[in-house]
Amino acid sequence: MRCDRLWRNARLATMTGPGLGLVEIGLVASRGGTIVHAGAEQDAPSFEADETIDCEGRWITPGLIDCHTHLVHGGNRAREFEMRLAGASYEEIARAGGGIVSTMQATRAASEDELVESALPRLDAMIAEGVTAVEIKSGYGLDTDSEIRMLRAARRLGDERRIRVATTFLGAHALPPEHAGDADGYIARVVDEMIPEIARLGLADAVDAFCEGIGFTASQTARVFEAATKAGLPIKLHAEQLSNQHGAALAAEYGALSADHLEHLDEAGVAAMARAGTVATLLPGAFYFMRETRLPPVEALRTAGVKIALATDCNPGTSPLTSPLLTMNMGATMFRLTVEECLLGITRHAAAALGLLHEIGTLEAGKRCDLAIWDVEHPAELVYRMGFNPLHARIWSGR
Ligand code: DI6
Ligand code: FE
Repeated sequence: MRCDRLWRNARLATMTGPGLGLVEIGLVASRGGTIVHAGAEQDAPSFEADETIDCEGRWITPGLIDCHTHLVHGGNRAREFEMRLAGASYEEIARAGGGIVSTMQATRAASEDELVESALPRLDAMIAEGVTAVEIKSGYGLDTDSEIRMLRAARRLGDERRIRVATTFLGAHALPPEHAGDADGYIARVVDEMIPEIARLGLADAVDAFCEGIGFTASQTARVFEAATKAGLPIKLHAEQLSNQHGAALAAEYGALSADHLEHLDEAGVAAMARAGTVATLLPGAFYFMRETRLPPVEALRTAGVKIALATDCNPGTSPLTSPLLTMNMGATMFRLTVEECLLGITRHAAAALGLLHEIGTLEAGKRCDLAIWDVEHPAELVYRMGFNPLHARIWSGR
């Protein structure tokens, strides 16, 4: 069989199950950017490759997937971090005009080029750790033009670097000052103006909202979901981060790809997610940075068979984190996830959280050839270390 490239003498974590799908002496073959074979060398057909790479026993995993980020934004909030260290709460800062609204101002003031420029170093940090697909949300523009500019910048990042970018429209992230006291009026603009226009332009792959005491109510969130559904876009939700608004159950009712955060998720929410096949995306960076104490109900999610994804939530306010490796370590240490859950959470289940499992997330024939090749003795090392990057090579679309 002919192929472009052959990675041989590798150990594989295919993520196809059972567990991590470990293969001791494995190979991956690609043709035209697609995997044509991944598995044990002894079961493989004989290949004639344009290029053969001896992996010298290194481990290959699917390229990592960061399925929840706010990578594109103006400015940063290091000063607010200082204020929080001095005792102010996130809610206090938000109500005093800081928080998401201060990032909104910096984002509105930035051109599309500036948004791309400022996001690239963050994206490069992820790429350096083997990320081959990243979700990027809007939600710091909060008016039609600025939201569109953010989404265009996000799409451009996918041209600037060899990485798959999935974009999510998060217009219902916070109330912009021009709509103060009129959340329903702002949601009307999101629903009547922004979603149809953004869908028409093809700028979003999904729609998200922030269902929270300091965000939007469940009924406002439902209006956003209706509009997204009408526009043919899948939905996701920031749910149960700071309080229980029953957002995850609502999202599940609408067939959401994922509900994210979930520290305050209750049993009914878990059951609704299990029924709908909605992925639980846990964000340990935000939990850590906000010094949360209430853990997401990991055991209940496990028991119910809800798939768990892990992501950085990279954002300037609650999770200025660009390391998927540290995210896995935090998932294990703070959320008590197993090594297997962490690795599946940042590959296979992250792909499912983006609705892209048919294309990426595992090493299988027919999927894109996105690989991370690691200088480790065992995949557990990828979760175990803190602040150390053992990436040997990253392959995107077969190169
Ligand atoms: N939840 C979060 O953790 C981020 N957005 C959200 O809805 C925080 C965004 C920020 O503070 O800038
Ligand atoms: Fe977020």
